[in-house]
Amino acid sequence: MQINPDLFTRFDPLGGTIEGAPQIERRLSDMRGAFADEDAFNAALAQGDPVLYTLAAVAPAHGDGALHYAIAQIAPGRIGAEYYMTKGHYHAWRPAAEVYIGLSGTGFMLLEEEESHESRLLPLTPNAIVYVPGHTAHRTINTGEIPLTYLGIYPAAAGHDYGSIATENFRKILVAVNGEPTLVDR
Ligand code: S6P
Ligand code: ZN
Repeated sequence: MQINPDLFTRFDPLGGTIEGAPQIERRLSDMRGAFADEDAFNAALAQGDPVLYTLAAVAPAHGDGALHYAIAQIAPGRIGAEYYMTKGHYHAWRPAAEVYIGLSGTGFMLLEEEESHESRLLPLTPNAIVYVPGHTAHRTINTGEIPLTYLGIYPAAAGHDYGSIATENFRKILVAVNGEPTLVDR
């Protein structure tokens, strides 16, 4: 029987890969402006341009009601006191929500509601499920010593709005204070 990769695939929760899905890389140089400590960012970039996270997305169809999903994997590390993290985005179609499921590693999701700017920090670990409502910027952060891997499922129509984060970053940052992840104002 022929298996349609749009209907069935397998993933590796430690490797962060999905069979049949191309993997894209986000490097430190892709993250300019994301981290609060610009001097630490430039110093790190002078040492090299590591992959901060990878993303493997499955986008079977784009019609009404269709879903897309992706597995991302964030390396462990910090820029200054701030943990490695994703760029973060709103969905271009603002009402689109998303479900995140932790697969391996230890981290958090930082949410920021667009109108109220209310921030929420939610743990993302194996067996954790985080619901990201619409109209909410979301960023994932690895606070552990090993890669953080998770699955996100979202409406095909969601799209990504990175521009709003690039012009106006999240109001909170997650930094190590005495080795503990601590949410502080940017
Ligand atoms: C997509 C979903 C995730 C992110 C992934 C990488 O809606 O939220 O798959 O794409 O966490 O983050 P970012 O901010 O670089 O897309
Ligand atoms: Zn999203």
